[in-house]
Order: sequence, then C-alpha cells, then structure tokens
Amino acid sequence: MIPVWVGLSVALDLVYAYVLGPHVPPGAMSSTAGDQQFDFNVLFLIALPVILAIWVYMAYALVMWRSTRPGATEPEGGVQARGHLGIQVGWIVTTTVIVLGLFAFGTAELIGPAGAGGGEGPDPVWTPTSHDVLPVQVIGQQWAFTYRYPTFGGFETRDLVLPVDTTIAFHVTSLDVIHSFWAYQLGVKADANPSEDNVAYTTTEQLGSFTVRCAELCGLWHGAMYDFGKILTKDQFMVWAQTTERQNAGNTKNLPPFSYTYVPDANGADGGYYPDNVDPYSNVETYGATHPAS
Ligand SMILES: [Cu+2]
Repeated sequence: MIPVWVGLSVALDLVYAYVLGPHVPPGAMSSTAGDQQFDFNVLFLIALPVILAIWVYMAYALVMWRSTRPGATEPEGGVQARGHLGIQVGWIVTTTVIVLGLFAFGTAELIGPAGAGGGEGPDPVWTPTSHDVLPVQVIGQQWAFTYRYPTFGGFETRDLVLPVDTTIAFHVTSLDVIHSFWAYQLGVKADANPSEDNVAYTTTEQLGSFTVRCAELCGLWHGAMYDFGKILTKDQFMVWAQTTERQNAGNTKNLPPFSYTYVPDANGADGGYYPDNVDPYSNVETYGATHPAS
C-alpha cells in the first residue's frame, strides 16, 4: 500500500501543481488574488495525499478482504488490531504537525500582504511599502456601490476603474446597513460597515474586467447589488479619471466633502449623506455644500 500511496501522491501533486494550480480561482489578476490562489494550492497539495491514503486503503480492503477471493481470511480484529504503538504515535504526530503547521501558515498569510485584501479595519495590520498608493473609497448602500476618488477632487461614480500595476487602498464604508465589497477576481472582500473605514489593499497585476458583488445579506435587492470593475493601463486610467473629474464637477460640488465615513441624512430620505463630523439631526447644513434638492 505504501509505495502505491507515495507514488500516486507524488504524481498527482505534481500534476495538480503544474496543470490545475495556475487555474484555481480567484486567478492572478491582483496580488491578493494570486496569494489566495497560492494558499488554496498549498491546502490542496497537503489534502491530496490524505485523500489518497483513504482511497488506497479502501481499494486494498476491497481487493484483499472480499469474501469471494480464493483463500480469503477474515481480517483480524479485536486485540490484535489494537495497541500498535507505531501507528498511533505516527497518526497523532502527523495530524498534529498538519494542524499546527496550517495554523502557523494561515496566521502568517493573514497578517501579511496576502491577508490585506480581507479588510483590516481602520487601522490595518499590514500596510504597503509602496509610496504610490491610489486610494479609492467604496460606499455601500441599499442597493448599489458607488466609488469616490479623493485624489481626483473626490468625484463619485458608479464605475470602478483602476490602473494596472498599482497598489490600491480601498476605503470601504456604508451609508446604511452592513454590506460587503467583494471584488472577486481581485481577491478583495471587505465588510462595508456604517461609520467604519475598513481598509483593504491589493496591487493590480493584469488588465481586464472583474465582478463586484455584495457579499452580506443586506435586504430585498441584495442579490441585484453587483457591478463590474475594470483594470486599465495607467495612461488610460489617467484619461478616464481626469475626464470623469471634469464631467462630474457639477455633481461633486453638491456632494459632502470627501470623508472616510459618513452619516446618512436623517432629515429626509433624499439619499443625502454627511461627513461624520456633522450632526445629522441638525437642520443647518454646516458642511457647506448645497443639496441638489434644496
Ligand atoms: Cu449589500
């Protein structure tokens, strides 16, 4: 059994690592997506020999202990099957090493760059070393995401557009209930909590489009709360950002100034929102912008 198991494990692990592994979701569109793919592959490469041990043993049992086999003897049970010190110690040591090893591996991955796409709260454990970080604010509300670009005058848009080969700092927040910003192919998934600036980092590595879904049950149209983002070249991105900044200038004037969190307008269900240093119950619009409805 052991040579069969070792041979199959080595062969199938190699096939997995070189043939299937590079295609495992969420792909390699960003640094965090690639890190997640790596983590999944490590787990699978460890799990495969465990699965094969069970299957090889089952096949052995089916062949050797079937009752129609000529000269078959009943497998020995009872006292003879118990108390094998080597197997017991080996089992405990192996499973302990796997579990504690995965605990250390998982912890290291979580607090390093690989975990940064998971949303690290307002005070991230891991921060990028690059000085060239593009901040993009993600605002969840029932039932859509909008995006603000503070380095381009704070315009707000429904289009999530990113430049390639750039570290992005997503500042994820909500205006109402808890949503979750899940940019699937970017390996980014961060809760959108009201009054909370949840920061997630990733570095874009491939051009193309990706899906954004809300991953937190947030009400009636939760299932319809999705859109598509794009990764463009840096030049294309600059053209898009500057054009949008110019085209949206009229709307941007009516928005509250950029803030990491906002409070919704409690004075009426008109979709307005305020920076969080403003009393939402005040009738005085102290933030200086004039709401389009007024
Ligand atoms: Cu939602």
